[in-house]
Amino acid sequence: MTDMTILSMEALTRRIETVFRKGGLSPLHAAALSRVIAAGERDGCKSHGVYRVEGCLRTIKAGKVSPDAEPILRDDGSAVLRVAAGGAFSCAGFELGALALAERAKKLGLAALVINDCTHFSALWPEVEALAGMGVAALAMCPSYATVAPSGGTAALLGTNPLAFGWPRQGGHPYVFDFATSVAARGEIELHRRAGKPLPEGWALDAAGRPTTDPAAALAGAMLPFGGHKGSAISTMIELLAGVMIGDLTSRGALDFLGTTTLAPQHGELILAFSPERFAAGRPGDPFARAETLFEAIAGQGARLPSQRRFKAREGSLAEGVALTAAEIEQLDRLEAL
Ligand code: NDP
Ligand code: PYC
Repeated sequence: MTDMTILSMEALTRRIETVFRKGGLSPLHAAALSRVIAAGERDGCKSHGVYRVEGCLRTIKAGKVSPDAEPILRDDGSAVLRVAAGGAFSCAGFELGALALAERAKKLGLAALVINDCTHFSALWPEVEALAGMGVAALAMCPSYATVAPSGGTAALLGTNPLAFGWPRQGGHPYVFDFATSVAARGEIELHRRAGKPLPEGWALDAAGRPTTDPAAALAGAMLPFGGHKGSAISTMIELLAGVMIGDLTSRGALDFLGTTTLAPQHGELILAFSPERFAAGRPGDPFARAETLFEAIAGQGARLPSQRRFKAREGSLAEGVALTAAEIEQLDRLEAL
């Protein structure tokens, strides 16, 4: 930790927000993005932390994201709420629709929030965690851009297509998982490249469709889905539900629109929310108490719950501040001075 600089969450968020304001984002979007990126650093999720700032700025500069479109919430009173993001980043759109989604799920048992035409670079756990904090279980998913070969295939077609789930727990952190349906998130491949480290076997193919452990060759070729044909099918489901079904771009379409993987992709997102009380009504047992029994049984075997590492990292960051490397501080200094 010798060459690390410690910043408070407030200071880190403010610095990122300043960079985005200077980069041309409206106050609404600069604030929403800086909250999500600072939260990634706070929780030790480096692949969607400060490292993402430059990619967002490049996307703004390339004119591939609206810096100031105000998201619009369309609510016809049904179970399907829609946010029209107008080509802006997704984060403010989610913040606009989240409470309405949770309330609709509590009323109907089940509700969905569709975000259309959003530029998406962020992790999904902040969203399902926020919804779990509002008392609903939530499932979030989105395509990405075509960088993953289907299991048994040779070339990029699917996205890294993240899937996240949150379950509310009284008096504690929710149960949350959030992962790419590729073996690893694309950000992890890029971090390996920057660190000059080879990839583990089984992560990627080169441009000729051959297995590779070279991160640069992997970035030029295709990543692989996790769990072979199973991850490939889940990723395809995400293309269908959060692309085709919501009338938005698939990962293939997002890459064609963008023409590069060096900018953040534009597509849609689907977030489902469930009221456990409504689903369990009239059935024996309290769903939250039954969930605790399951979590205790998992922990009782010595296994850890997903997000446990993240919540521990958060505790440390909130107590002692967020630790940034010299390179990360240099990056923020440079971007602030532009
Ligand atoms: P990881 O493999 O790092 O982690 C996946 C999940 O598994 C986390 O919830 C993690 O919890 C949990 N986990 C890890 N190890 C264990 C373990 N031993 N026991 C129990 N749980 C465990 O995620 P990925 O690299 O696949 O994805 C990283 C991020 O990238 C995600 O947040 C995702 O949303 C984002 N992403 C975004 C995309 C986009 O288009 N916007 C595309 C692809 C990915 P913990 O954090 O506590 O370790
Ligand atoms: O990490 O794979 C990724 C990713 C793609 C878009 C945003 N994150």
